[in-house]
Amino acid sequence: MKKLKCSLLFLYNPKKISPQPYYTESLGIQYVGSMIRKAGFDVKIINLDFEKLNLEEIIKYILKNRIDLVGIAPSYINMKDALIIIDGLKKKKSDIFTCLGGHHATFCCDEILKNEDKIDFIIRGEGEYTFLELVELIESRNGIMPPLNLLKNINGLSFRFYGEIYHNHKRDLILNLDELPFPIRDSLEKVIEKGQHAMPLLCTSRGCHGNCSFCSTPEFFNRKWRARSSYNVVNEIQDVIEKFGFTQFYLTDDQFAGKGKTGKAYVESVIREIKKRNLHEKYNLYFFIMIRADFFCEENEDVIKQFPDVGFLDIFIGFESASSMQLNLYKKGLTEPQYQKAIEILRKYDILIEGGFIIFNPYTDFSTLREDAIFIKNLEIPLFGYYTKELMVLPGTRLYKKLLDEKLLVYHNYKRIEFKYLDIRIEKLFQYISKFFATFEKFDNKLFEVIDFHTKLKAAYKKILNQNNREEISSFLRKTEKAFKEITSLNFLFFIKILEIFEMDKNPSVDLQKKFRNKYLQLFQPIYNEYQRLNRDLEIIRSPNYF
Ligand code: B12
Ligand code: SF4
Repeated sequence: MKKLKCSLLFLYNPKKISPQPYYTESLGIQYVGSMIRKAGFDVKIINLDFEKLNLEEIIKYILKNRIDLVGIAPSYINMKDALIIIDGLKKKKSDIFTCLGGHHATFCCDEILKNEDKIDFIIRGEGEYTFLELVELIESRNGIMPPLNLLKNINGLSFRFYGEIYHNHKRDLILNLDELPFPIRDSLEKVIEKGQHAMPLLCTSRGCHGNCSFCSTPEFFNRKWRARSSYNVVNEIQDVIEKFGFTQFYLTDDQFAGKGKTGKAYVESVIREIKKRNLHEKYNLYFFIMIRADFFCEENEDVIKQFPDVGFLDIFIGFESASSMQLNLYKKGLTEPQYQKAIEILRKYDILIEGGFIIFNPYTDFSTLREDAIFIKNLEIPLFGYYTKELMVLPGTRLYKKLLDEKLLVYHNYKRIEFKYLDIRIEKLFQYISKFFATFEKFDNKLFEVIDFHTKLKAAYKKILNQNNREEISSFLRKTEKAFKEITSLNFLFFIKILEIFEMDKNPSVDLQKKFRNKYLQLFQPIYNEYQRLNRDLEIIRSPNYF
């Protein structure tokens, strides 16, 4: 074992970040950690989604464990927490090395290093080799700051050296992802404790050929999409199933399907490999996967129809908006008719569609919101959260630069980014909707549990046809489908009503929310109760090897 002890930290989410109650690992630090553990370093992973430690306690924990180097991947929503930890550590142990990595640190590296003198290193881009070279170098210097000429040799590294800031050359992307060791799974046991919606993360490819103006992926990976071999991917799937008993996976790929024929061939090869090993028959596999809408076209239907066989049942599509004006702003490179085609094909095979939306941005007007509301209604996923999605302006994106140039950013630093709306009525509407949603989100989360259960039950239904509770299950499926439709239209009507009120520059009455809530609960409560009962009773569904 080498002497240098490293701790890699994933900061918890200070506010609720997504409507779905997913609990996950943190694959970035697990990949980087795996690389250095394989090289003989002592690594501790701390994932604050699972550890019940406050900032003070983390500092104590790191000091108690005599950690020499601490690595964190903050986003701007928890940058302040990262700085508190780093400050606290440096005060008590001035020779501890501090290092940041990940998208946010990559794009703000110069600004962060200039303003935060307690941060020693920032790893830009993919971290595995850069971080390994850095820790090897520090180890070779017996834990003291290496000389400048050696630090300058590490591509992808930015650092401070006696007050001066240096940015080394960019590191080339890792071409062969199969050469990376599998990520370490230290927190997976804790994911299990979180229950039904907990999933291990799995990264099968990196990058995306898309060029969306709000997304940091194109710049981070130069629009290059690279995939592991399906053999290597399915080895990891099998490994996680056999070691931990998980059969559900959350794919972190920005674009699992790649582009055109190459993408199709890749998806096909993963399906083939799963089938070859008979994993789909042995286990009840379930995957959450992000794919661009254009993959779901007639040309690819021969592959898509195999999705349910291997558990590709939960597909996230970043629609963002249905308005051509918004799609043009987002440079999505896709159109509403393509979305409709994708929805039609996915519905045909009973695959759950999770929509990604960004309906509020500085240029949003009432007509774009109406177009989006109609699209969301027709999607028939009854989550109210879809009406509350606002643009998150990320450094390193073209939209960030555009808003900066047009003086629409009120705050724009590595700790806080905020934009203003061109139409103040839209801003008021957004504030109203998000304030309301903060009190209502718990229902959306619970409803998502029902939607998730419904998808799985529908897939499982074919396999349990002979069971006694067949009638009970089909009645539940019918009832929930009806309720989903009714809730979808209730959400739509409520949103449109509010929209009309703000358009006239008026304020909604308190009564409006009350009425909506009452009607909502009348529809929601019976299916939620029934879901809870069935979930308890149906042993087959609850078994870890089931879903
Ligand atoms: C899964 C996911 C989530 C999950 C789980 C997060 C988790 N537990 O890790 C949830 C839903 C909770 C989530 C939340 C958020 N997410 Co998110 N998420 C992702 C997603 C899809 C996958 C992350 C992943 O595992 N990637 C695979 C690994 C291997 O890649 P990686 O993380 O980039 O790690 C590599 C390098 O970045 C670097 N590295 C990463 N960490 C570290 C740490 C150190 C010390 C070092 C040296 C190197 C290093 O080395 C790694 C290996 O090469 C990415 C998109 C993507 N495909 O990466 C977005 C992404 C990371 N998320 C993003 C955002 C914006 C958020 C939120 C702020 C959203 C919100 N509305 O609040 C929050 C922030 C949460 C937080 N606490 O930081 C952005 C970040 C952009 C930016 N500029 O910061 C991304 C890139 C999506 C995008 N393209 O816009 N997210
Ligand atoms: S398709 Fe998704 S991952 Fe690709 S650039 Fe657009 S938003 Fe980013």
